[in-house]
Amino acid sequence: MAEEYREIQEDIYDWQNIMFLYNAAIKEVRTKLDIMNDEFQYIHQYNPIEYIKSRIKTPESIVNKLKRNGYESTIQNMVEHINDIAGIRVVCSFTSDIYRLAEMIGRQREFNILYIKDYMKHPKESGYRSYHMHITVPIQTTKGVVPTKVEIQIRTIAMDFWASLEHKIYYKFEGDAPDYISQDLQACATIVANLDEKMLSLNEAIMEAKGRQEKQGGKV
Ligand code: 0O2
Repeated sequence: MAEEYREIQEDIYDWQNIMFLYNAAIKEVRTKLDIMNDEFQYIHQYNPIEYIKSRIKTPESIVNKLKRNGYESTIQNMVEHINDIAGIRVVCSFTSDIYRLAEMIGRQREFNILYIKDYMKHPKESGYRSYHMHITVPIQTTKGVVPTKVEIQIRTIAMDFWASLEHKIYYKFEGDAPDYISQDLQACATIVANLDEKMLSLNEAIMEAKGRQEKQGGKV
């Protein structure tokens, strides 16, 4: 390993430096997503992203996750084993937008895709649905380039509504909610999935009717 790289590696394990890297990574990814959205709007006259949220995981949440996964609370463990310290949530209108956006993100040359978790195709037992992309983005520092991990969660407004409220409710029970609460939350997740499906088919029907109208120059 080159001396210069070793120096960067040593610096990585410095808290402030790490937070600088994760913050920079969030900025980089958000900018790319904004540009993607603008390009999409320009080409297709359609905006797939409703809104974007981002956050840096709190130290408390980092320590809890390390403990949960059987690691000691060290900065090195945090960098190596926690992949969602920098998190970006992309909220879009329809389920079809999710895969469209994932494909666009996958095509970004600067992004290195580490792994994907498709909770759309395989929802979690809780009912959670979302599409997660774990990537690294190169951050240029004065000492060199540091590939920095970011988790991108892509979901619809309905999925985001469910996940935000479920997170709040479950949090109150510290992950140990009574069975009937978990079952009710799963039932709500099914309602949300049906709603997403209905909204998608309504949108497709409207687009089709609009296309026919434009061809005929008449009314829908
Ligand atoms: P917070 O408060 O959002 O930070 P990995 O990240 O792949 O190394 P992990 O964490 O086991 O391993 O992956 P998983 O299960 O995909 O969870 C990652 C994140 O997805 C979670 O982060 C949540 O943000 C979200 N998530 C996963 N499952 C659920 C769920 O059942 N309900 C809700 N509301 N969100 C979920 P954190 O660290 O758990 O929490």
